[in-house]
Amino acid sequence: MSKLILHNYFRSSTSFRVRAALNLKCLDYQYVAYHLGKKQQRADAYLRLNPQGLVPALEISSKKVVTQSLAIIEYLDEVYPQVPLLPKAPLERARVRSIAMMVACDIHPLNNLRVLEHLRAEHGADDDAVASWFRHWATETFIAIETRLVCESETGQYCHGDSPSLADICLVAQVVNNKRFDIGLDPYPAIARIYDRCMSSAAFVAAMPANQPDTE
Ligand SMILES: N[C@@H](CCC(=O)N[C@@H](CS)C(=O)NCC(=O)O)C(=O)O
Repeated sequence: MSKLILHNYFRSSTSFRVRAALNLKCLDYQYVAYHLGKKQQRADAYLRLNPQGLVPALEISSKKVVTQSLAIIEYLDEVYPQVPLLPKAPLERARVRSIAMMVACDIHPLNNLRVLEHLRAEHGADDDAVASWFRHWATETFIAIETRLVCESETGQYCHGDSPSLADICLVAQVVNNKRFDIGLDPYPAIARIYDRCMSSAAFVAAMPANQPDTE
């Protein structure tokens, strides 16, 4: 099998998700960086891989590319079932996906780079307005995630039970992203506990933005 190639960017939280999944499964991969600030994700060569012009994309052979971080992680989980990132039982899988999607569908799409740039370019938002927008959407959903983690009996050392899952991957990536807008974890003790637990794992640490070949 040819080597996996991850097209990504050190600061991208969706790229972080895939790096964490690859690391948890101990999969070797080639790191190809695209500087989002320099719009390298909009270059023709990359648009041929992913017409959406977003990272990450995982190249699994010279012809096949998987895009969208959740689809990539579910693909990896099916092909490389060691260290499963989703439980087996349908109801448990649904809970893990549900927490993951609270981040992936209800926070990240409102706060990603192109949305923040659009707010600045088309709606006159300054730095304070952009930060306020980011904090609003991140905080609203973090409050709900914290409530779920505290109230639901399935929560364990991680979001679901005692092993890391897709939910932890998405949550930790968002915690790291939030720090760029000074959103700390003091109001979220359950999220803080799970974040610390994940950070005791070399797989998560190796996925951190600070530890990538293109880190600035
Ligand atoms: N739903 C996509 C979102 C991908 C995405 O928005 N990636 C961001 C980086 S975190 C990006 O490439 N932004 C470039 C841009 O906005 O131009 C996924 O989960 O992969």
